[in-house]
Amino acid sequence: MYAPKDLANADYISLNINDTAAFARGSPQSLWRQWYQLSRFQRNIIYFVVITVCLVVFYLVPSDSKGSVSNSTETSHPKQHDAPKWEKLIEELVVENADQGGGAGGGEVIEEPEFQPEVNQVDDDQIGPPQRKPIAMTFTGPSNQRQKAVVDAFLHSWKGYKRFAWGHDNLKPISASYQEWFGLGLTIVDALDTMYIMGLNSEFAEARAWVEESLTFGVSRDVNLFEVTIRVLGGLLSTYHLSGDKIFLDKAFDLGDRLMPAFSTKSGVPYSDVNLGTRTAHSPKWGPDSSTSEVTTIQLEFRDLSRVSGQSKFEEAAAKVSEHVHQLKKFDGLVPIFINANTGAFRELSTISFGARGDSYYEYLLKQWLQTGKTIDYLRDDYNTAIWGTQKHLVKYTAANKYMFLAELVGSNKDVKPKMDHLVCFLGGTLALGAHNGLQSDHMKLAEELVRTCYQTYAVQPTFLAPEISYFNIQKPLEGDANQLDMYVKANDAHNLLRPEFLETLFYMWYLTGNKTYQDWGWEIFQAFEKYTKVEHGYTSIGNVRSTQNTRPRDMMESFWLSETLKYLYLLFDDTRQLIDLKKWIFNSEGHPLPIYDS
Ligand code: DMJ
Repeated sequence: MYAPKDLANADYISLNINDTAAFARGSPQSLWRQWYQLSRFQRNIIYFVVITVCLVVFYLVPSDSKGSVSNSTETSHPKQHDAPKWEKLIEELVVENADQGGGAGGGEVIEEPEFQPEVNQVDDDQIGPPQRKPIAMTFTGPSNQRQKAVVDAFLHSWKGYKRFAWGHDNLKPISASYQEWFGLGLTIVDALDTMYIMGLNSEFAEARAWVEESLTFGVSRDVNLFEVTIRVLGGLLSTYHLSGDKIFLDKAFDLGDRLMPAFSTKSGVPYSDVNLGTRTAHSPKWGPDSSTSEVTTIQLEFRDLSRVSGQSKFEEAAAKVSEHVHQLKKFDGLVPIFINANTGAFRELSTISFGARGDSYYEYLLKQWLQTGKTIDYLRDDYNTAIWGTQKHLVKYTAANKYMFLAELVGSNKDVKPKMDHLVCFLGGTLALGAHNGLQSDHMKLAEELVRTCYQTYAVQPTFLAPEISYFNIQKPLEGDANQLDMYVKANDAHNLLRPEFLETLFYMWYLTGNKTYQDWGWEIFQAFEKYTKVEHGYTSIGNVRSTQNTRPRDMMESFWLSETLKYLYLLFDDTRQLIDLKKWIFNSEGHPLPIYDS
């Protein structure tokens, strides 16, 4: 790793070993004489060796005694991170001595370490050994026909991805090619824990090998902090916890460290874009603001990274964002969808929505509270206030059949826009999870109403697939119009991207209530995916859910199809409702389960 490339030509190691041996055997006078016969450079080398030995002893001994807890495996991670620290010191000394001796340039003889996160060189960041040692979980594969069908769908998707897009971000299953977004093999990393939970051992093994050999983060390329955090960091951490395999933690650690520059803003609210190679960050190209949901949907992952690595800086930086947003003025707990990273202020007149750019702010309030063993009260309080604000301002009903939906508030007057993104359908599951954990029981009632509406957004379409956005009729029907529709879809909103949100909610509803209707609804939707989105080399987004004859396939299989949609379907058809224990695990926004801590 740090060895000189060409030992024979490097001046600074040309010490004659025989001279050194004689030197060691002589009287004190002859020792001094021989010492002064040595060239200055040779004496420098001896100084260097002695200093190095002292430094190694000095640095290693205290570190061992510091980390001496009873379970030796728990200390293994901090030890691994200590190594680069003293190796770096040696490296500096070698370069220094080589320069003094006028020999080969340091740049020629020192090889770059493969993995040397800057964070490892910071002492005061250490919070101690990891708080949780993962024990590999065992999953035995599908246990009924519905689960088997979901696993078959996974394998069909995986086969196409492997053949035409291996190592790239997303499969384009119709053109049999791929799409690159961040160049991080998104589909592989996002799918790791799904494969693990489905018991797909050989597929998991090949994905693991790719992660070990090919997943690197050093390329100079901008990535989106939120997307990479929930998909890649979340996927790696989750797989580490499920499998106990440290390769995933090592990769997560490297990635987390490279994402940290995003937090280098005046307010602490992160920039949206980070360059993993150059470790620089900036606002999005389209404007000065970050999305509120994006900056508040990284905390589960960064906290977990701190807990498993023993390095506090990840959790501190991300928690600071939540604390900052906590003290901003809100509209009965509801937040505008844009926030400025430099000023730390909301863009006041931006829309309020539980859909795009707002959604997971609310999700992570509850989930952070649960992740930390219900110990951080302001998160629970902000969540409760937001749901209260939702009931007060956003909950609306269609005129005809009283379907409840969450509207958006737009403009300075906060006008009601009767529009709901499919993304909002995640909220049913979140509300049910909160109510199940002791929050108000009327949250469960709200969840049930939202589930009923979200189901309709699928059921009213001839494809039985929901559109990206639905609009709702809240005006009283004109006299004589007995057939007024509850919801309608605009042509530009009629696409379906294989999104998971409603299936995610059905999974929570099934796990928390045991009502089989939720399983049956999920099965209907799964069959619609089979019928209208399955193609020869995978599954594709479609452009039009309003026609069975003209679905307009879009040639894109998003990575969340494997990380979330199929995972939640698989768990929805888990008759035991125990494959993943919701008392011990919290799912991040991309469907990656992370452990719940005591505090
Ligand atoms: C996923 O990447 C995550 O669920 C995210 O929170 C929202 N969008 C997609 C799925 O629709």
